[in-house]
Amino acid sequence: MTRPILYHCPDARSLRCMWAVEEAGIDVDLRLLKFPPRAFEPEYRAINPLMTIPAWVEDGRLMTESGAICERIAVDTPLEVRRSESDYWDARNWLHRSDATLTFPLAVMIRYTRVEPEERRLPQAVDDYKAFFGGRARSIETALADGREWLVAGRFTIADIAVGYAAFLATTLGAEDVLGDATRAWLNRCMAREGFNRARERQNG
Ligand SMILES: N[C@@H](CCC(=O)N[C@@H](CS)C(=O)NCC(=O)O)C(=O)O
Repeated sequence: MTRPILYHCPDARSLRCMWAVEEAGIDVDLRLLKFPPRAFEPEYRAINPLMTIPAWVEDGRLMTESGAICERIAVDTPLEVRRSESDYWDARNWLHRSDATLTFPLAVMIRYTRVEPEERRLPQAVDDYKAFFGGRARSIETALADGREWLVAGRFTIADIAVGYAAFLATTLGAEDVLGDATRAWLNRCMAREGFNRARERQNG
């Protein structure tokens, strides 16, 4: 069987997949691209017509959603929250929330701080979406308020990777101050994991 191929840009959403791969011990063929691929990697369109990162190619199938790819990687590992577990639906809800609700406002911040040329940058949009993210990130603080170590299932799972990436990304955008104390402590636990650190080392080539 051929190894799955993972297309990745440093610290982009594909870090979720890199991190999950390292935690799960899966062997992948890693292809590092320059960000954003639509500007620097024209031949990538033949792989992923969306021109987004990540892309995962396995057995001739293309997957482009970081949450779905994480689910694939987690199968039959402790990262997976199985249907038979009581937190199954909570885990799935976190997985979807991680990108659709939590990463979306951060993507607006990235665009107007890093991607657009100077003359198109919008400090007001950055401030507004930082506050917007802060409101949404309170859901993490609420979940952790009972002193739990990880988000669901009493162990580190794919939910911590997916949501942990969003919280990590917030810290790279100067939005750490809108995270609550329990959220910051949980993020530190996430970022102290060998899997997270191996993924970040590997992305640097
Ligand atoms: N919902 C997708 C979003 C993928 C996405 O938008 N990725 C960003 C990088 S973090 C990207 O490729 N942006 C570059 C572009 O759209 O040109 C996921 O979770 O993987």
